[in-house]
Amino acid sequence: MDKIAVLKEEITKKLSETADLVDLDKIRVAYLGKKGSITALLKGMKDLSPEERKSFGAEVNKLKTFAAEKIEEKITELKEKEVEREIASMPQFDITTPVDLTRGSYHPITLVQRQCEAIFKSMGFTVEDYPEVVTDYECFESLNIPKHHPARDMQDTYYLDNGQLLKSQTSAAQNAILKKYGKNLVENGVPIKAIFPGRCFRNEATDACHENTFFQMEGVMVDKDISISNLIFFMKTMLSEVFRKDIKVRLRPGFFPFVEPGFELDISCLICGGDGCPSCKHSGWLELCPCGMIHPNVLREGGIDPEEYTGFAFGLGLTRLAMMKYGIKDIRDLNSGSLKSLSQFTDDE
Ligand code: FA5
Repeated sequence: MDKIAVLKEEITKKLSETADLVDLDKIRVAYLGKKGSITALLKGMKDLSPEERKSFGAEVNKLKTFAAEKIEEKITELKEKEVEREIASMPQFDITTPVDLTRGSYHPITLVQRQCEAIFKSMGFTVEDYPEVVTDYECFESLNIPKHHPARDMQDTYYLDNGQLLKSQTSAAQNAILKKYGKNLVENGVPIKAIFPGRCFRNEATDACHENTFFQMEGVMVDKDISISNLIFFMKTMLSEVFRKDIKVRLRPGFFPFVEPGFELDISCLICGGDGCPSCKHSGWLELCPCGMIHPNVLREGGIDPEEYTGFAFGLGLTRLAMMKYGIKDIRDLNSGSLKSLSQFTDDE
C-alpha cells in the first residue's frame, strides 16, 4: 500500500477513535501542522521528477483536503456531543409542577386608590398627577390661607431650604387644575371634573389613625349651578361602590378656608362597629372625607368667575379608607413594609 493510502487509513482510524477536542487538535497538528506527515509529503516532492511531482502532488493535495474536511466534520460532531452532554447533565424538572414562588401583591392603598380612580373615571372625572414638592402658594396661599393664618397650624409639614414644602394636602393641586381646565369650561362649557390622588406629609405625632406620611385623593367639580346635592351624590356613590354594603355616614359642619360651606364627612368605624376603639380615637366615627363648596376666592385665584360658576371639592383620606375597607386596625402597619401583613390583600375588583 502506498504512503498516501496508509496515511488516509491512519487518519480515518484515529478520527474514529478520538472523543475529545484536545486530542482532535493533536491529530490535526500531527498531519496538517508545519511538521505534520502530510506537510512532510508535500515538502518531499522537490526530490521527485516533474511528472511524478505532478501526479503525486495531486494525490497529496487530495489527501490534505480529505484530512481537513474530516477533521472539520469531527469538530462539529464533538461540539454537538458536548452540548448534548451539558443538556443531559442539567437538573431535570417538570415544568408543570406547581412551584412555591412568593408572589408580589399590591399595597392596600394602591388597591383602594385604583378602585376609587375607576369609580370616578366611570363618572367622567379625569385622573391627575401632581408633584409631592410644592410651593407655599400652591399648598396654602392659593387656597385662601394667607401667611400666618391659624389654619396652617393644623398642617405643619416639612420645608426645604429653598422655601418649598412637602405637600400637606392634595388640595395643593386645586389651583393648577382650575387653571388647566378653566379655559375649556369658559370657552366650551365643559365642566371641570378631576380627581388627584397623592401622598401627603405632616409633622404629626403618630398614633393608630395618624401617620406623618399618608395618602389623600382630592376631587373637584366646577360648572354652572353645581350645588351641595351634587357633592352629596358623588360622595354617596363613591362610598357605596367602595364598600358595596350599607355604611353609616354623617355630615357635619367643618371649617376649611378654601370651602364655604365646609363639611366633615365621617363614617361609622368599621373596626369596632361604632363602639369606639383606638382606630377611631374611641369616638366610633372616623373622619374620612372633608368636603365643601369651593370658596369664591379660590375660584377667582384659579381664573374662574365665582359669579358664574360654582363647584365642590373633597379631600378623601385614602389611607383611612384602606384601613376601613380591609379592617386594618393601626395605620402604622401600612407604612411598615411588613410583607406578612401587607401581602394578605388582593384586588377584589
Ligand atoms: C384636608 O387635608 C383638606 N385638604 C380636605 C378638603 C379638601 C376639605 C377639599 C375641603 C375640600 P384634613 O386635614 O382633615 O383636610 O385631611 C383630610 C383627610 O385626610 C382626613 O379626613 C383623614 O382621612 C386624612 N388625614 C389627615 N391627616 C391624616 C394623618 N395624619 N394620617 C392619616 N390620614 C390623615
